Amino acid sequence: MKYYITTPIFYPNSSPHIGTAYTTVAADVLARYHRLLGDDVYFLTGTDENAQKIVRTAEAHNTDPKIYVDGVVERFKELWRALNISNDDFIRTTEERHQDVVQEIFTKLFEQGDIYKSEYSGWYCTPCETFWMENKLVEGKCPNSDCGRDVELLKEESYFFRLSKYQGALLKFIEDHPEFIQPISRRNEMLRFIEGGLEDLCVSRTTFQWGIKVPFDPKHVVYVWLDALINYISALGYPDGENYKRYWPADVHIMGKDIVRFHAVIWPIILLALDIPLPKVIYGHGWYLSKEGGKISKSRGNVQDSFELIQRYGSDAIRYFLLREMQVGSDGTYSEDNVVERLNSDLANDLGNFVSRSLAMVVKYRKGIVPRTGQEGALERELKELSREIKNTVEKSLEVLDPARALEEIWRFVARCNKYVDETAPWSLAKHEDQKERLDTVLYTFVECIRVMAVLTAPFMPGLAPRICALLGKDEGLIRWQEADQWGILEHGIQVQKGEPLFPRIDISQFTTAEETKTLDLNQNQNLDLNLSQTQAPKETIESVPALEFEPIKEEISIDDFAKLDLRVAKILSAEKVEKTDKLMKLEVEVAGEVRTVVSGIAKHYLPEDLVNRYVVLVANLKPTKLRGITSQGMILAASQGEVLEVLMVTKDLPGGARVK
Ligand code: ME8
Repeated sequence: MKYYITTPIFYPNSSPHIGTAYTTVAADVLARYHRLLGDDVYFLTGTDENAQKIVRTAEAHNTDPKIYVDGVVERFKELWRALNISNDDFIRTTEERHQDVVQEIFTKLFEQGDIYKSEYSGWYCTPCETFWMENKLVEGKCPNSDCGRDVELLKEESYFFRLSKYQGALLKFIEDHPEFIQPISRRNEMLRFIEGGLEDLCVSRTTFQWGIKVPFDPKHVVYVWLDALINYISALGYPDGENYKRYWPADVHIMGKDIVRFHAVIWPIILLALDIPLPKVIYGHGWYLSKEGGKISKSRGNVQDSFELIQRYGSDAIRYFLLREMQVGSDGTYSEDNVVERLNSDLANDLGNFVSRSLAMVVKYRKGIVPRTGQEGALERELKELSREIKNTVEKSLEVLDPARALEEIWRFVARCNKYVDETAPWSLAKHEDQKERLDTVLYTFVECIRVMAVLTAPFMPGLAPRICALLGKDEGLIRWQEADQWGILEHGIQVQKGEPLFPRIDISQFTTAEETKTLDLNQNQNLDLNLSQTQAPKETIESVPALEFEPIKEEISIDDFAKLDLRVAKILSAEKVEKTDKLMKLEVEVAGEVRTVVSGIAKHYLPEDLVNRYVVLVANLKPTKLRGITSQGMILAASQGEVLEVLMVTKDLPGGARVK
């Protein structure tokens, strides 16, 4: 069976955050699950780059929109890598393969009379990229519940798309396909909205030039939503690409509730007009809200650096939290305290503890060699029965796109396994020679329970399964979905090891504030490269990244050699990308009363506005050097491993010029 799943394509006007990440993680779970089922999966994500707000943001940064989005798109790709997202493609709407299809479709719709020229007179909300008629505004502002910002009056020649013509056909389709818009609350909302009457949609702009040109009237650029929705087929090579023939229609378009309206109205009407089959399911999940209640969003300023969170708690723990806390049809609440709570209770106490406790017993009582099972008793039969029931409910929950419920079920199994340890009390069995066979059965059941947990959690926490397999002396070939309720899969005689805790408990007090964790105290931590990981991140973070290759540690130096380095705190006054390079950022920094220029290779990892007014560590007595014609007077310190890079920042009250030693 083929399975095509998509996320929205995100606006790269600012770096992705934990709210944005939810949708992509949820889609990833479904993609991974379907791959485990043996389906032929295609998983698409990408970026929506032709928006007016991109032009505005780039202008505010004194840079060209393309240069600006190139930088932010890298941040998206980096985050998806850090979160172990298994997308098959990443589409950017500035790519030719997309633009060609949009132009072809626009022309076709125009030629068949579904697009016509007229004049738009009304309001526009740039942050939401939405047209509004006067009577829809709330106190003159954008009526979107999470927006409420100023709108602008537009009066311009525009092309219009005849949504009204397709209202009846769309309503009929939704009525005939009860599964089309999910969950049911969103379906009802959409039905009410469409029944209220659809107006033709303005689908071109003339007041800026960034975007895809209307091919037969190039002073117009295509309205960003018409352009963006088409990504779902342009990425497949519509109209005659192999992937299009193989994967369309989409099995699921997953998104936040804010944009269901565009997907449930404009998108199906484009497809109806083109006589293309409609997607099977449009699923709108809730939002992650901050503890204070507002939606997590960059514009509200309540976002936390996702890279920092992943570094601290590990990708699997962040994925687990996001998936577990968002219930179908409702919003979820995000706070770092809640992440730690989930990590400590569900991951460290429940799952992690079961695995280490039971493997420790195999090591202690059988030198790590898994014994042959003896006669099974009522407790083992109960566990088997439960695994069948749970595999079944997990499958049903994922069919209805409810990963939170699936995880709840899996944790019911984990809880039952922990109870099994207490009920069987292997430590007592070990004291009696005549209980040897019973102890063998219990220990064998332990390792089978661990295997079942690895299989069931594999779509949710892709870093975990390989780590568990390694403890069992196996590779990932052990992860076979069909065997999540089969027993007797592991052969006796295999050697297991206890290993390190899978999820060490976290003491939240060590992260008093998000900022403080970045504080660098070189007095205590000599190894700059691993500073953050070694002192603050749980060990799991380091181990969960498979086969890290570290640079070898350099030859010893004396304290006198070290003392030659003059490291200082420096305040970043301004930051801008060096033109025509991907990597270089030019910084003006204040250090000990002077202003210096420093060129640093961090532009792929930071936006200029993320750096200004931050305090960094400068090698202040490095001989100046010229980079791209700019004299760089020093070097700022950053930790990096593979694709991830973090500039070391100082957050306590230390002025530019303070010594770092
Ligand atoms: O709307 N909680 O892009 P966008 C949960 N480019 N999900 C959240 C979230 C939160 N706090 N904040 C964002 C666009 N999201 C268009 C889409 S598709 C053809 C074009 C997620 O960058 C959620 O999926 O504003 C939401 O729908 C999406 O990010 C909006 O991303």
